[in-house]
Amino acid sequence: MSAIVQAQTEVVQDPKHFELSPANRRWILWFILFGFAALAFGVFQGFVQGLNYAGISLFSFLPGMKTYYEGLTAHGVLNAFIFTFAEANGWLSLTTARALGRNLNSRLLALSFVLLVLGTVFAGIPIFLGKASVLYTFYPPLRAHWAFYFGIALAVVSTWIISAAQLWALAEWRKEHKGERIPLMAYVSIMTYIMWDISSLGAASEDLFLLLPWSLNLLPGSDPLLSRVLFWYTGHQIVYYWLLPAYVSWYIFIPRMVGGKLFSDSLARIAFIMFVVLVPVGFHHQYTDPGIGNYFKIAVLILTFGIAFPSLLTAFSIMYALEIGGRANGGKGILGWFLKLPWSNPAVSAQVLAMIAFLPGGITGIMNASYNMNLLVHNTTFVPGHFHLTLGSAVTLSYFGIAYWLIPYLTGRKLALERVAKWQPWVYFLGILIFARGEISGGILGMPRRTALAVINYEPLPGWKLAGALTGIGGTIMFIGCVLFFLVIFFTLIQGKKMESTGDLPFTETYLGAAPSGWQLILDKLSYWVLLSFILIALVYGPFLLTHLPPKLNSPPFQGF
Ligand code: HAS
Repeated sequence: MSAIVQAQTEVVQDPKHFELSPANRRWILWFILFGFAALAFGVFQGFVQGLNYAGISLFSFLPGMKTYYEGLTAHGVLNAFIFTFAEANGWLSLTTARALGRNLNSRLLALSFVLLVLGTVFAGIPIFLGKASVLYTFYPPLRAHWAFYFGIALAVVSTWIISAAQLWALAEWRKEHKGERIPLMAYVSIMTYIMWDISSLGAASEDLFLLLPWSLNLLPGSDPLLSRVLFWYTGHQIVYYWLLPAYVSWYIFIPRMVGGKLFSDSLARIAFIMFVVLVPVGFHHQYTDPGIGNYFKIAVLILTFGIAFPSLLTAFSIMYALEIGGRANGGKGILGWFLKLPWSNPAVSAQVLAMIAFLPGGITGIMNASYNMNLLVHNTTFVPGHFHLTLGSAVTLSYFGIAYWLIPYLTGRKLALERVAKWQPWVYFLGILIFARGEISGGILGMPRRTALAVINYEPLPGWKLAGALTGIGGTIMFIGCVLFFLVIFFTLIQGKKMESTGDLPFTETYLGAAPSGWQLILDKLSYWVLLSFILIALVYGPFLLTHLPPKLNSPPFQGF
């Protein structure tokens, strides 16, 4: 171990002497706050959705919301797209800037922010007017108002601009640091966006070349199969665009916050490379779709188990970092270290609870990916059970935890309502456990997802009642957990005590740092991994596209307005 300890390094190239410019600070803060505002609107819709499963229909009482599907579309778009895009844009701009020791181009940050706000307005207005009740998957032949597709496109472009700002900063940094390893914190932040750049091409081209012109009557019809393929090409990888900003926090910040260290720089890089290379797995959302050969579904099944692997690497790395911290705090025995983590710090407790929720979240993902199990649970509440443990917990709870130190860092104000902040992650966590138990058990009994169960005109199966009640109770507790979070942030912004200095970001050290020579250097050759990713994409999607194209634009629209 002593040789390992000697090799410890910071995860940024120059650990000192960096000042975030006022413009960078302002735009990053706006991103973070805008994302939480979107979340606040979205979770309110989610609360009502949860009650629907308990047999309580409140849709007609909501201002501006007339139907179940309007509410579900608003919930999905605001929480899965706008909240996550805004947080990732702000958070990973900060980590990139700090790691490279240079501010990102603030004009690009401003442009990205404006496009995201405009995108939200363009997509949001038709949703709230009932002209885009197409859910967040916007499958044709369901047709929305053109403004919805335009708004989604703007939101995606805003993420590409952040990626451009990151790559620009990296290029400038490389000019001054020839032959040096990319600092780990920059590496993981930039790789997240590279993965997303490659992955977003599917849904972006669907949106821009098929759906937007179709909604403007410039195309004779839609091609549902091609659209679904393009959507899910992006639709699986978007989950890693949601998840990896949380991983950046788990790898780079949590070890330090619990008093530990990250074990290996290279292992972290390898995990992120796997997310970039294994992009083409979207067919696993289409196991039940006709028109896609079984050969490709099986190939993608194998790749999907492959892409679960970097999360297993992450589980190992982070659990080890937690153990180092817990033992340094006096924890003994096999699990005693776990109790010695700094649980009273909500920035830590929220994120460790997020990790614990991600254990069943990941396991249910692997169950989804298993072909025959998928035939049982597809289109049931098992799937939202899975994604509320992942997106709704691993990601959202992690952002809560990050906000508990990041908002004080960005505003220079101490966290307000500290006691509320200490309880908030536990309330949310309790809620998700009950909610997910309801959705998952109901799903196994065939309880359908995306269904206004409170008003169905057939008799539910016996097991659905308990499952639905648990979903409603858990969803209500989650909603209370969110309200507590928003209260803490609101009072921090208006009443938090001014701090003299905000200090530096709390990033970790690694035992096995970035090697200056040897095979690890290849990990920094970003273009190699991008090329490998495109080769794999061509192998998996090429045959489908070659046999299917040109698009079959013969499906008439179904337009509910
Ligand atoms: Fe998924 C459907 C497969 C991960 C989100 N997924 C969805 C949908 C969403 C979603 C939103 O194969 C629904 C889309 C829709 O509307 O139709 N998913 C997977 C697999 C993984 C996975 C294999 N999903 C995620 C993540 C998401 C997410 C992450 C959001 C952020 N998913 C599927 C499939 C479907 C699907 C099918 C289609 C279903 C259908 O039929 O429609 C894997 O990446 C999961 C790997 C994760 C792990 C867990 C590692 C654990 C860690 C925590 C460590 C804990 C520590 C603390 C350190 C293997 C890293 C512990 C300390 C202690 C002391 C215990």
